[in-house]
Amino acid sequence: MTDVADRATAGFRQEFGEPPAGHWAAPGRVNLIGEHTDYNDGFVLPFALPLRTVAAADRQEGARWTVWSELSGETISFGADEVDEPGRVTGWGAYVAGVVWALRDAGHDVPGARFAIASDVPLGAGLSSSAALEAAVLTALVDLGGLDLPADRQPRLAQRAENHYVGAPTGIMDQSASIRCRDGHALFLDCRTEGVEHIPFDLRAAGLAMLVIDSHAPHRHADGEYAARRKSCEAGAELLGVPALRDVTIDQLDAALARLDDPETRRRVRHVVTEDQRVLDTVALLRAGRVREIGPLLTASHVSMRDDFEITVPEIDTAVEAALAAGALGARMTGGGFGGCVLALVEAAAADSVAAAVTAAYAERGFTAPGTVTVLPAPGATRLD
Ligand code: GAF
Repeated sequence: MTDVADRATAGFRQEFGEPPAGHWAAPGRVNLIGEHTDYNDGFVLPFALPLRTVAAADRQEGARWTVWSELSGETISFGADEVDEPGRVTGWGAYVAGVVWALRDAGHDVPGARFAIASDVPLGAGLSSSAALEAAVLTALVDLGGLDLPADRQPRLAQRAENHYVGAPTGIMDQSASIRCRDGHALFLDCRTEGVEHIPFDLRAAGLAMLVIDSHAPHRHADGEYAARRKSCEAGAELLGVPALRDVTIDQLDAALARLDDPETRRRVRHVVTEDQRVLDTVALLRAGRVREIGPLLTASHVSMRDDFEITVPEIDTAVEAALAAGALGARMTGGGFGGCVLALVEAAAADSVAAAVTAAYAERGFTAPGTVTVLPAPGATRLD
Protein backbone atom coordinates (compact mmCIF):
# COMPACT_ATOMS: atom_id res chain seq x y z
CA MET A 1 0.00 0.00 0.00
CA THR A 2 1.18 3.54 -0.69
CA ASP A 3 2.17 6.02 1.99
CA VAL A 4 -0.90 8.13 1.46
CA ALA A 5 -3.07 5.04 1.96
CA ASP A 6 -1.15 4.26 5.14
CA ARG A 7 -1.90 7.73 6.41
CA ALA A 8 -5.59 7.31 5.61
CA THR A 9 -5.61 3.97 7.45
CA ALA A 10 -3.87 5.45 10.49
CA GLY A 11 -6.41 8.30 10.51
CA PHE A 12 -9.30 5.87 10.23
CA ARG A 13 -8.06 3.71 13.11
CA GLN A 14 -7.38 6.69 15.32
CA GLU A 15 -10.77 8.26 14.61
CA PHE A 16 -13.01 5.19 14.53
CA GLY A 17 -11.02 2.63 16.53
CA GLU A 18 -10.96 -0.09 13.86
CA PRO A 19 -9.58 -0.74 10.39
CA PRO A 20 -11.52 0.47 7.30
CA ALA A 21 -13.34 -1.90 4.97
CA GLY A 22 -11.23 -0.68 2.06
CA HIS A 23 -9.31 2.12 0.35
CA TRP A 24 -10.27 4.09 -2.77
CA ALA A 25 -7.70 6.27 -4.52
CA ALA A 26 -8.31 9.03 -7.07
CA PRO A 27 -5.65 11.18 -8.76
CA GLY A 28 -5.15 14.85 -9.46
CA ARG A 29 -4.58 15.78 -13.10
CA VAL A 30 -2.81 18.06 -15.49
CA ASN A 31 -4.40 19.02 -18.76
CA LEU A 32 -2.08 18.50 -21.71
CA ILE A 33 -4.17 20.81 -23.87
CA GLY A 34 -7.77 22.04 -24.22
CA GLU A 35 -8.34 24.80 -21.67
CA HIS A 36 -11.77 26.29 -20.97
CA THR A 37 -13.18 24.15 -23.75
CA ASP A 38 -15.02 21.67 -21.51
CA TYR A 39 -17.96 23.93 -20.61
CA ASN A 40 -18.17 24.89 -24.29
CA ASP A 41 -18.98 21.26 -25.14
CA GLY A 42 -15.52 20.94 -26.71
CA PHE A 43 -12.44 18.73 -26.46
CA VAL A 44 -9.86 18.23 -23.70
CA LEU A 45 -6.80 16.02 -23.28
CA PRO A 46 -5.86 15.65 -19.60
CA PHE A 47 -3.78 12.93 -17.96
CA ALA A 48 -3.81 11.70 -14.37
CA LEU A 49 -0.94 12.47 -12.01
CA PRO A 50 0.78 9.96 -9.76
CA LEU A 51 -0.46 12.15 -6.86
CA ARG A 52 -3.60 10.75 -5.27
CA THR A 53 -6.27 11.32 -2.68
CA VAL A 54 -7.17 8.22 -0.70
CA ALA A 55 -10.43 7.58 1.12
CA ALA A 56 -10.26 4.84 3.75
CA ALA A 57 -13.91 3.97 4.34
CA ASP A 58 -16.55 1.66 5.70
CA ARG A 59 -20.32 1.68 6.04
CA GLN A 60 -22.17 3.01 9.04
CA GLU A 61 -25.79 2.62 10.09
CA GLY A 62 -28.41 5.07 8.87
CA ALA A 63 -28.17 8.08 6.62
CA ARG A 64 -25.10 9.64 8.25
CA TRP A 65 -21.64 10.44 6.91
CA THR A 66 -18.63 11.07 9.12
CA VAL A 67 -15.39 12.29 7.61
CA TRP A 68 -11.93 12.86 9.04
CA SER A 69 -9.45 14.80 6.94
CA GLU A 70 -5.70 14.66 7.40
CA LEU A 71 -5.37 18.17 6.08
CA SER A 72 -7.59 19.97 8.55
CA GLY A 73 -7.25 17.41 11.32
CA GLU A 74 -11.00 17.76 11.97
CA THR A 75 -13.87 15.34 11.78
CA ILE A 76 -17.21 16.44 10.42
CA SER A 77 -20.47 14.58 10.46
CA PHE A 78 -23.67 15.27 8.61
CA GLY A 79 -27.02 13.61 8.04
CA ALA A 80 -29.57 13.55 5.25
CA ASP A 81 -31.09 16.91 6.28
CA GLU A 82 -27.82 18.77 5.73
CA VAL A 83 -27.09 16.87 2.55
CA ASP A 84 -30.47 17.54 1.01
CA GLU A 85 -30.02 21.29 1.34
CA PRO A 86 -27.03 22.41 -0.75
CA GLY A 87 -24.98 24.99 1.09
CA ARG A 88 -25.46 23.59 4.62
CA VAL A 89 -22.11 21.78 4.68
CA THR A 90 -19.29 24.19 3.76
CA GLY A 91 -15.50 24.15 3.35
CA TRP A 92 -13.83 20.91 2.28
CA GLY A 93 -16.78 18.94 3.66
CA ALA A 94 -18.95 20.38 0.88
CA TYR A 95 -17.16 18.21 -1.69
CA VAL A 96 -18.05 15.10 0.29
CA ALA A 97 -21.60 16.19 1.11
CA GLY A 98 -21.99 17.28 -2.52
CA VAL A 99 -21.22 13.78 -3.77
CA VAL A 100 -23.70 12.26 -1.34
CA TRP A 101 -26.28 14.85 -2.44
CA ALA A 102 -25.70 14.22 -6.16
CA LEU A 103 -26.04 10.45 -5.68
CA ARG A 104 -29.24 10.80 -3.65
CA ASP A 105 -30.61 13.35 -6.06
CA ALA A 106 -30.05 10.86 -8.89
CA GLY A 107 -32.12 8.32 -6.96
CA HIS A 108 -29.35 6.10 -5.55
CA ASP A 109 -29.71 4.45 -2.18
CA VAL A 110 -26.51 5.86 -0.67
CA PRO A 111 -25.15 3.94 2.30
CA GLY A 112 -24.15 5.80 5.46
CA ALA A 113 -20.36 5.78 5.68
CA ARG A 114 -17.27 6.79 7.62
CA PHE A 115 -14.22 8.15 5.84
CA ALA A 116 -10.63 9.09 6.60
CA ILE A 117 -9.13 11.17 3.82
CA ALA A 118 -5.42 11.67 3.10
CA SER A 119 -3.96 13.27 0.00
CA ASP A 120 -0.76 13.95 -1.89
CA VAL A 121 -2.49 16.33 -4.31
CA PRO A 122 -1.48 19.86 -3.31
CA LEU A 123 -4.33 22.31 -2.71
CA GLY A 124 -4.57 25.49 -4.74
CA ALA A 125 -2.02 24.40 -7.37
CA GLY A 126 -4.62 23.86 -10.09
CA LEU A 127 -4.06 20.10 -10.06
CA SER A 128 -7.70 19.23 -9.25
CA SER A 129 -7.48 18.35 -5.60
CA SER A 130 -11.25 18.91 -5.36
CA ALA A 131 -12.06 16.50 -8.20
CA ALA A 132 -9.72 13.92 -6.64
CA LEU A 133 -11.60 14.21 -3.34
CA GLU A 134 -14.97 13.92 -5.07
CA ALA A 135 -13.82 10.92 -7.10
CA ALA A 136 -12.33 9.08 -4.11
CA VAL A 137 -15.52 9.53 -2.08
CA LEU A 138 -17.79 8.73 -5.03
CA THR A 139 -16.03 5.50 -5.99
CA ALA A 140 -16.01 4.42 -2.34
CA LEU A 141 -19.76 5.02 -1.96
CA VAL A 142 -20.52 3.25 -5.24
CA ASP A 143 -18.61 0.16 -4.09
CA LEU A 144 -19.77 0.19 -0.46
CA GLY A 145 -23.40 0.52 -1.52
CA GLY A 146 -23.18 -1.72 -4.59
CA LEU A 147 -24.69 1.18 -6.56
CA ASP A 148 -25.47 0.81 -10.24
CA LEU A 149 -23.26 3.62 -11.55
CA PRO A 150 -20.63 2.66 -14.13
CA ALA A 151 -17.44 4.74 -14.38
CA ASP A 152 -18.53 6.54 -17.54
CA ARG A 153 -21.54 8.01 -15.70
CA GLN A 154 -19.65 9.01 -12.57
CA PRO A 155 -17.93 12.24 -13.78
CA ARG A 156 -21.24 14.00 -14.57
CA LEU A 157 -22.44 13.21 -11.09
CA ALA A 158 -19.27 14.47 -9.43
CA GLN A 159 -19.51 17.61 -11.56
CA ARG A 160 -23.08 18.17 -10.30
CA ALA A 161 -21.73 17.96 -6.75
CA GLU A 162 -19.27 20.73 -7.56
CA ASN A 163 -21.73 22.88 -9.56
CA HIS A 164 -24.81 22.58 -7.39
CA TYR A 165 -23.58 21.76 -3.91
CA VAL A 166 -20.21 23.51 -3.75
CA GLY A 167 -21.36 26.23 -6.13
CA ALA A 168 -18.40 26.30 -8.54
CA PRO A 169 -19.48 26.52 -12.22
CA THR A 170 -16.79 24.15 -13.54
CA GLY A 171 -16.96 21.86 -16.58
CA ILE A 172 -16.58 18.10 -16.64
CA MET A 173 -12.87 17.75 -17.38
CA ASP A 174 -11.37 17.36 -13.94
CA GLN A 175 -13.82 14.74 -12.67
CA SER A 176 -13.50 12.83 -15.96
CA ALA A 177 -9.72 12.87 -15.70
CA SER A 178 -9.70 11.66 -12.12
CA ILE A 179 -12.16 8.85 -12.80
CA ARG A 180 -11.50 7.75 -16.39
CA CYS A 181 -7.77 8.24 -17.09
CA ARG A 182 -5.50 5.27 -17.78
CA ASP A 183 -1.90 4.62 -16.92
CA GLY A 184 0.46 5.74 -19.70
CA HIS A 185 -2.32 7.48 -21.63
CA ALA A 186 -3.88 10.90 -22.05
CA LEU A 187 -7.68 11.03 -22.04
CA PHE A 188 -9.17 12.49 -25.22
CA LEU A 189 -12.63 13.51 -24.06
CA ASP A 190 -15.45 14.93 -26.13
CA CYS A 191 -17.23 16.95 -23.45
CA ARG A 192 -20.52 16.93 -25.36
CA THR A 193 -20.90 13.20 -25.89
CA GLU A 194 -18.60 12.17 -23.00
CA GLY A 195 -17.02 9.74 -25.45
CA VAL A 196 -13.36 9.03 -24.70
CA GLU A 197 -10.33 7.68 -26.46
CA HIS A 198 -7.28 6.67 -24.46
CA ILE A 199 -4.32 8.09 -26.36
CA PRO A 200 -0.94 6.42 -25.68
CA PHE A 201 1.40 9.08 -24.29
CA ASP A 202 4.76 7.40 -23.81
CA LEU A 203 7.14 10.21 -22.99
CA ARG A 204 9.97 7.89 -21.97
CA ALA A 205 9.98 6.00 -25.25
CA ALA A 206 10.24 9.34 -27.06
CA GLY A 207 13.19 10.43 -24.87
CA LEU A 208 11.04 13.22 -23.44
CA ALA A 209 9.88 14.41 -20.04
CA MET A 210 6.98 16.53 -18.85
CA LEU A 211 7.98 19.12 -16.33
CA VAL A 212 5.25 20.44 -14.05
CA ILE A 213 6.15 23.85 -12.67
CA ASP A 214 4.05 25.06 -9.75
CA SER A 215 4.00 28.83 -10.17
CA HIS A 216 3.17 29.35 -6.48
CA ALA A 217 1.27 32.42 -7.66
CA PRO A 218 -1.59 33.30 -5.35
CA HIS A 219 -4.93 32.69 -7.09
CA ARG A 220 -6.20 36.21 -7.63
CA HIS A 221 -9.99 36.42 -8.08
CA ALA A 222 -9.86 33.05 -9.85
CA ASP A 223 -13.46 32.07 -9.04
CA GLY A 224 -15.05 35.30 -10.25
CA GLU A 225 -12.87 35.42 -13.38
CA TYR A 226 -13.67 31.79 -14.22
CA ALA A 227 -17.40 32.49 -13.99
CA ALA A 228 -16.95 35.63 -16.11
CA ARG A 229 -15.14 33.67 -18.84
CA ARG A 230 -17.88 31.09 -18.88
CA LYS A 231 -20.52 33.81 -19.23
CA SER A 232 -18.64 35.46 -22.13
CA CYS A 233 -18.47 32.13 -23.94
CA GLU A 234 -22.16 31.48 -23.45
CA ALA A 235 -22.97 34.99 -24.64
CA GLY A 236 -20.77 34.45 -27.71
CA ALA A 237 -22.52 31.20 -28.57
CA GLU A 238 -25.90 32.86 -28.21
CA LEU A 239 -24.95 35.76 -30.47
CA LEU A 240 -23.71 33.28 -33.05
CA GLY A 241 -26.88 31.21 -32.76
CA VAL A 242 -25.16 27.94 -31.84
CA PRO A 243 -25.81 25.71 -28.82
CA ALA A 244 -22.16 26.00 -27.73
CA LEU A 245 -18.86 27.34 -29.10
CA ARG A 246 -17.94 23.77 -29.97
CA ASP A 247 -20.31 24.17 -32.90
CA VAL A 248 -18.10 26.80 -34.54
CA THR A 249 -15.37 25.04 -36.55
CA ILE A 250 -12.00 26.53 -37.36
CA ASP A 251 -13.11 27.07 -40.97
CA GLN A 252 -16.10 29.09 -39.78
CA LEU A 253 -14.10 31.17 -37.31
CA ASP A 254 -13.39 34.28 -39.39
CA ALA A 255 -17.01 34.60 -40.48
CA ALA A 256 -18.15 34.09 -36.89
CA LEU A 257 -15.76 36.74 -35.54
CA ALA A 258 -16.97 39.20 -38.16
CA ARG A 259 -20.44 38.89 -36.69
CA LEU A 260 -19.34 39.87 -33.17
CA ASP A 261 -19.09 43.55 -32.30
CA ASP A 262 -17.54 43.33 -28.87
CA PRO A 263 -13.74 42.87 -29.09
CA GLU A 264 -13.59 41.02 -25.77
CA THR A 265 -16.23 38.49 -26.84
CA ARG A 266 -14.32 38.06 -30.12
CA ARG A 267 -11.13 37.22 -28.22
CA ARG A 268 -12.89 34.72 -25.95
CA VAL A 269 -14.55 33.00 -28.90
CA ARG A 270 -11.29 32.88 -30.85
CA HIS A 271 -9.54 31.20 -27.92
CA VAL A 272 -12.14 28.48 -27.56
CA VAL A 273 -12.46 27.69 -31.27
CA THR A 274 -8.70 27.62 -31.89
CA GLU A 275 -8.10 25.66 -28.68
CA ASP A 276 -10.56 22.94 -29.74
CA GLN A 277 -8.65 22.68 -33.01
CA ARG A 278 -5.31 22.47 -31.16
CA VAL A 279 -6.66 19.53 -29.15
CA LEU A 280 -7.66 17.74 -32.36
CA ASP A 281 -4.25 18.48 -33.90
CA THR A 282 -2.44 17.26 -30.79
CA VAL A 283 -4.44 14.04 -30.77
CA ALA A 284 -3.64 13.47 -34.45
CA LEU A 285 0.09 13.87 -33.79
CA LEU A 286 0.00 11.57 -30.76
CA ARG A 287 -1.95 8.93 -32.66
CA ALA A 288 0.81 9.04 -35.27
CA GLY A 289 3.48 8.67 -32.56
CA ARG A 290 4.87 12.16 -33.30
CA VAL A 291 5.09 13.19 -29.65
CA ARG A 292 7.83 15.80 -29.87
CA GLU A 293 5.91 17.69 -32.56
CA ILE A 294 3.15 18.69 -30.14
CA GLY A 295 5.43 21.32 -28.55
CA PRO A 296 4.38 24.26 -30.76
CA LEU A 297 0.70 23.47 -30.16
CA LEU A 298 1.26 23.67 -26.40
CA THR A 299 2.97 27.03 -26.77
CA ALA A 300 0.26 28.35 -29.11
CA SER A 301 -2.32 27.32 -26.50
CA HIS A 302 -0.46 29.39 -23.94
CA VAL A 303 -0.33 32.45 -26.17
CA SER A 304 -4.06 32.14 -26.76
CA MET A 305 -4.76 31.90 -23.02
CA ARG A 306 -2.51 34.90 -22.40
CA ASP A 307 -3.71 37.21 -25.16
CA ASP A 308 -7.25 36.10 -26.04
CA PHE A 309 -8.65 34.46 -22.93
CA GLU A 310 -6.58 36.65 -20.59
CA ILE A 311 -6.23 34.14 -17.78
CA THR A 312 -2.48 34.08 -17.16
CA VAL A 313 -0.49 36.02 -14.55
CA PRO A 314 3.13 37.28 -14.56
CA GLU A 315 4.53 34.27 -12.65
CA ILE A 316 2.93 31.90 -15.17
CA ASP A 317 4.13 33.82 -18.23
CA THR A 318 7.63 34.03 -16.75
CA ALA A 319 7.73 30.25 -16.25
CA VAL A 320 6.63 29.62 -19.85
CA GLU A 321 9.07 32.12 -21.33
CA ALA A 322 12.00 30.88 -19.25
CA ALA A 323 11.25 27.23 -20.07
CA LEU A 324 11.09 27.97 -23.80
CA ALA A 325 14.26 30.08 -23.69
CA ALA A 326 16.00 27.15 -21.95
CA GLY A 327 15.05 24.77 -24.77
CA ALA A 328 11.61 23.37 -23.86
CA LEU A 329 9.83 22.04 -26.98
CA GLY A 330 6.60 23.65 -25.81
CA ALA A 331 5.14 25.12 -22.63
CA ARG A 332 1.76 26.26 -21.41
CA MET A 333 -0.27 27.00 -18.33
CA THR A 334 -2.52 24.09 -17.38
CA GLY A 335 -5.87 24.37 -15.60
CA GLY A 336 -8.32 27.17 -14.94
CA GLY A 337 -5.77 29.99 -14.78
CA PHE A 338 -4.79 32.98 -12.61
CA GLY A 339 -2.02 30.89 -11.04
CA GLY A 340 -1.52 27.15 -10.80
CA CYS A 341 0.95 25.16 -12.86
CA VAL A 342 2.83 25.30 -16.14
CA LEU A 343 3.65 22.24 -18.24
CA ALA A 344 6.91 22.16 -20.19
CA LEU A 345 7.65 19.40 -22.68
CA VAL A 346 11.40 18.86 -22.60
CA GLU A 347 14.08 16.48 -23.80
CA ALA A 348 14.51 14.08 -20.87
CA ALA A 349 18.16 15.10 -20.53
CA ALA A 350 17.20 18.78 -20.31
CA ALA A 351 14.61 18.52 -17.51
CA ASP A 352 16.99 19.70 -14.78
CA SER A 353 18.46 22.59 -16.75
CA VAL A 354 15.02 23.84 -17.81
CA ALA A 355 13.81 23.65 -14.19
CA ALA A 356 16.92 25.53 -13.06
CA ALA A 357 16.35 28.23 -15.70
CA VAL A 358 12.78 28.78 -14.52
CA THR A 359 13.93 28.97 -10.90
CA ALA A 360 16.58 31.53 -11.87
CA ALA A 361 14.06 33.64 -13.80
CA TYR A 362 11.79 33.64 -10.73
CA ALA A 363 14.64 34.78 -8.48
CA GLU A 364 15.44 37.58 -10.92
CA ARG A 365 11.82 38.81 -10.84
CA GLY A 366 11.60 38.48 -7.05
CA PHE A 367 8.89 35.76 -7.20
CA THR A 368 8.55 33.00 -4.60
CA ALA A 369 10.58 30.02 -5.88
CA PRO A 370 8.53 27.65 -8.08
CA GLY A 371 8.08 23.91 -7.46
CA THR A 372 9.36 21.66 -10.27
CA VAL A 373 8.76 17.96 -10.81
CA THR A 374 8.60 15.60 -13.82
CA VAL A 375 5.51 13.40 -14.18
CA LEU A 376 4.25 10.47 -16.25
CA PRO A 377 0.58 9.68 -16.95
CA ALA A 378 -0.87 7.61 -14.10
CA PRO A 379 -4.08 5.55 -13.61
CA GLY A 380 -7.50 6.98 -12.78
CA ALA A 381 -9.60 6.25 -9.69
CA THR A 382 -9.38 2.73 -8.36
CA ARG A 383 -10.11 0.58 -5.34
CA LEU A 384 -6.80 -0.31 -3.68
CA ASP A 385 -8.04 -3.14 -1.43
C1 GAF B 1 -10.93 24.15 -14.07
C2 GAF B 1 -12.32 23.56 -14.23
F1 GAF B 1 -12.65 22.84 -13.12
C3 GAF B 1 -12.42 22.68 -15.47
O1 GAF B 1 -13.76 22.26 -15.64
C4 GAF B 1 -11.91 23.41 -16.71
O2 GAF B 1 -12.86 24.34 -17.16
C5 GAF B 1 -10.57 24.07 -16.44
O3 GAF B 1 -10.58 24.87 -15.27
C6 GAF B 1 -10.12 24.93 -17.58
O4 GAF B 1 -9.88 24.15 -18.71
O5 GAF B 1 -10.00 23.15 -13.81
